[in-house]
Amino acid sequence: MSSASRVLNPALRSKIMSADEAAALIPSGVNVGMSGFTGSGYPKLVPAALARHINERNAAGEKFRIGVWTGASTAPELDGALASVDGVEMRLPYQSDPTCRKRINAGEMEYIDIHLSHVAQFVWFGHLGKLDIAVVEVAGIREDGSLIPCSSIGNNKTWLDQADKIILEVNSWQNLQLEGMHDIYYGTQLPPNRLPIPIVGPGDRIGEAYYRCDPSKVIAVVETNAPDRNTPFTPPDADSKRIAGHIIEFLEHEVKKGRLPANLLPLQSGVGNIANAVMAGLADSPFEHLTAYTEVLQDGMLELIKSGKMDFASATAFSLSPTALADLNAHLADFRQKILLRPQEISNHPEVIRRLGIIAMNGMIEADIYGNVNSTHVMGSAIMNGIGGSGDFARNAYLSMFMTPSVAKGGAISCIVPMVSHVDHTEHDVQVIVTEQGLADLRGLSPKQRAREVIEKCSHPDFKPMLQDYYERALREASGRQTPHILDEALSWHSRYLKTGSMR
Ligand code: 0RQ
Repeated sequence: MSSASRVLNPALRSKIMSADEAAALIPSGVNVGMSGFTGSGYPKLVPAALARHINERNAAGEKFRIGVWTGASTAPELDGALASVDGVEMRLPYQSDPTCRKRINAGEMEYIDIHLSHVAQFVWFGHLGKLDIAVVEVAGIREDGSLIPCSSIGNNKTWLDQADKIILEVNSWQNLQLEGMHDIYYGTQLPPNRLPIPIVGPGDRIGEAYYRCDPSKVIAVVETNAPDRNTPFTPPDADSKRIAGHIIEFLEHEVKKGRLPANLLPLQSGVGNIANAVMAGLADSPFEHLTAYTEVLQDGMLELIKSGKMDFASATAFSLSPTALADLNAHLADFRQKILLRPQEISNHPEVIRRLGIIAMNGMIEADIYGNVNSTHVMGSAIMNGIGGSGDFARNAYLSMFMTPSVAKGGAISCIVPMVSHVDHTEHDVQVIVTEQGLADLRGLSPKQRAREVIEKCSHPDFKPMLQDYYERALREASGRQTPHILDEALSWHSRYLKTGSMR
């Protein structure tokens, strides 16, 4: 099928132009809402053309910069291209691009790290200012002007509704069989007129298969045929496998205790190697008829669906390796019965997460002995990626777990510390901490009981005596005995690392 045939609406067909022509319609100083979530469904050509345009204008002495809002992380063609020409004034929400990260940490780009479920409603509330232009990738434009979504939904519905002007990238690389896999909910009202979100199971359909789009707002249509990022998947390492093993054992224990049903509750699984290892572990587990209500659908989850272990998964985006993508494409007709993609305000909606009773499993940078978790900042000041959806799930889940190897940087850093250098998830939202050393179940424990459990179960043997020593001295010397700390020492592990290259 030629790419031109995917623009079936005559009025929009008349707006087809080159990426350079479309990019030239984006002026300096505007806020642009781009599609894209964990490396899928992002515009491929317009951001790169815009980056070239910005580079020329800046070379001519202008200070051309825009605000870039997305669903979550994108790819080098978007975040990388715009960051490398210093074209981004403000970026939000989650990102994971190395160039972007460098600019943010050098103080050259402003970055707001927002819960993924908050982004769309903050735009509707007007909290983030005006959204000027939407640049959204779609799989096709239908005769009636409605849009066929592609491999991610993210905030696209809100961008299309809220932006003054719209640029569409119609990507013929995207599999048209994705049509029907999407559920775009148009029922969200503003307070005080909000109604319940009518989802009682991961597979519930509450919306429409297509985006509505006001054709009079569309200023350009650009045709592409370029692939999503689809980075190859590295098989789980030994630590990830051990972490996965602890989690599976814990879930089996919870089923035995009658605190979880035999097929568990809907799973949410974060990004990265450990999350994938947990999914691989579930494949070999006794659990059947699993479900997922999550943001990102990675290789491991696709495998669970394919093998018949998982009955249904609701997400907002795919993030697949080339091999898994080939698998998805080869069996899309089957997968379409078992997978649904929703807007991220719904995939991450606190009300739905609380109602369904999600088992949330997310990665972290570090945890402290009392169970506070840092998911985002290295040594308290430098951003890694962002909070993403981890806070939406952690706060509202039935079970909220955070996982990490017990040490980082070849053992120079302990990921269990006296006090976290930045807090994303407080002790009140964190129920289970897992490292390759073991699993600390913090439910029903007081801070002092939590500290003993975290140190005993999760810390690396090289750091355990240091943590025990800190805790025992804090217990004697602190001004209070509820959450004992030695304030002058609590962050000394981090400052020692910054000064000497090691926390030891
Ligand atoms: O750095 O690449 O320079 O070596 O952090 O660490 O071990 O590769 O872990 O890829 O699973 O990422 C928290 C970042 C973990 C991720 C985080 C260094 C380490 C390495 C990455 P290098 P790993 P992962 C749904 C859920 C927040 C968002 C979220 C994340 C790098 O899970 O972004 O959960 N989570 N979203 O060396 C200093 C420490 C460290 C450390 C690790 N204690 N101190 N550096 N590192 N621990 C998905 C979405 O919302 C989209």
